[in-house]
Amino acid sequence: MKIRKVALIALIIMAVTLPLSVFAQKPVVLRLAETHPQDYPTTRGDYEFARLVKERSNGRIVIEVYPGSQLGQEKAVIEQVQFGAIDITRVSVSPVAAFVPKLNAFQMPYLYRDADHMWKVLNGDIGKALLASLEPFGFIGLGWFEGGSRNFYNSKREIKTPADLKGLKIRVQESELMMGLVSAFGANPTPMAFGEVYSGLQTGVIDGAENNWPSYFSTSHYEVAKYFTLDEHTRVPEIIVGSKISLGRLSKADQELIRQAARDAVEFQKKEWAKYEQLSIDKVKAGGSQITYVADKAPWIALMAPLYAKQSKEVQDLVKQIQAVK
Ligand code: GTR
Repeated sequence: MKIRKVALIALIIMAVTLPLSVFAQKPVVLRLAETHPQDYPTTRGDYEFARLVKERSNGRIVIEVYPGSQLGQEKAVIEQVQFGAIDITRVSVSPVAAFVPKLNAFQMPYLYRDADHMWKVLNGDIGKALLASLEPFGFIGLGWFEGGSRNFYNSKREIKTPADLKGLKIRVQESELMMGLVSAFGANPTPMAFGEVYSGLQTGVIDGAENNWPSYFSTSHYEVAKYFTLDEHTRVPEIIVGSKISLGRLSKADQELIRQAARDAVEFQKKEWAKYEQLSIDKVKAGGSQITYVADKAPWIALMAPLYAKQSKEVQDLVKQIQAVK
C-alpha cells in the first residue's frame, strides 16, 4: 500500500513536471523517405541536408532519413507526403510529374545539352518557379539533386539503334511521359515500382528497364540485364519534396532554413554522385555488362518529335524557355 502511494505520488509529480521540461526542448522530428540504400549518393545528400538543418536550428529540427524504401515505394510515398503522413521525400521528378504535370517539361528526352545546362535551368528562374508551382498540389518544393542521365538496358540483345528496341518489354517509372517515350521508340512500356524491377528482369516479366549508372549498379540490375546502351535519353533531376501540411506548421523562418539547407546540400551531393557514378561504371564493366555507346543520337532524337508535339502548351512553352537557357 505504502509503495503504491509513493509510486502514485511519483507519477503525479512526473505528469506535472515532465511535460513542461520535455515540451520546452522537444525537437520537431520530420521523417524523410528515400528509396535508395544508405550509401547511395542521393541518400548521402539527404543526410547532409538533415545535418545542416539540425546544426542551423541548434537541434530544434531533426530530419530522420529512412533509406531503402522503408516508408514505401515512390508513388505511395508521394501520396503520403501530399496528405502529411510523411514529411519529406527525395524522389525522381518523373513520378512527381504525375501529380504536377508541368514538371514533365524537365524530363523531356534529349532536352538538355549537358548537366551544366540542366543545373543552369534548375538554379535559375525556371527552376525556382517550378519548385514554387508544387504548392497548390500540397507540396513544398525544397530543392534539386543530381540524377545523371538515363539509358536503356535489357537481358535480350544489344541495342545499337532504336529499331533494336522494337517489341521489348521495358519497365518505366509510374509516369505517363515515360510510357510515351518508350512507345515512341517502338518498345512496350511496363510501369512498375522500382523495388520490383530486379525480380521482373529475373523472371522475364520485363525484358529491360532504363536508368542511370548508379541505379543500374546499386540495384544489381546489371547482373540480370547485361546489355546497356548509353543513349542518354533523359536527364531527370532528383527532387526534394516537403509536405505542405506538415512543413506548413513551421514558422516561415524555419521553412526558409530548411529550403536553404536543401540548396546547400547540393554541392556535396553532386560530388558524391560523381564518385559513385564512376564506381558504378567500373563495377558493371567488371561484372560483364556489355556497354554500347551511341555515336550519332540524331535518329534517336528524331523519333521523339511526336512526343514533344503531344505535350500541353504549358509544357511546350517551358521547353522553349529551357532550350533558350545558355
Ligand atoms: C532512380 C531514382 C529513383 C527512382 C528510380 C526508378 O534513378 O533515383 O528515385 O525514381 O530511378 O526508376 O524508379
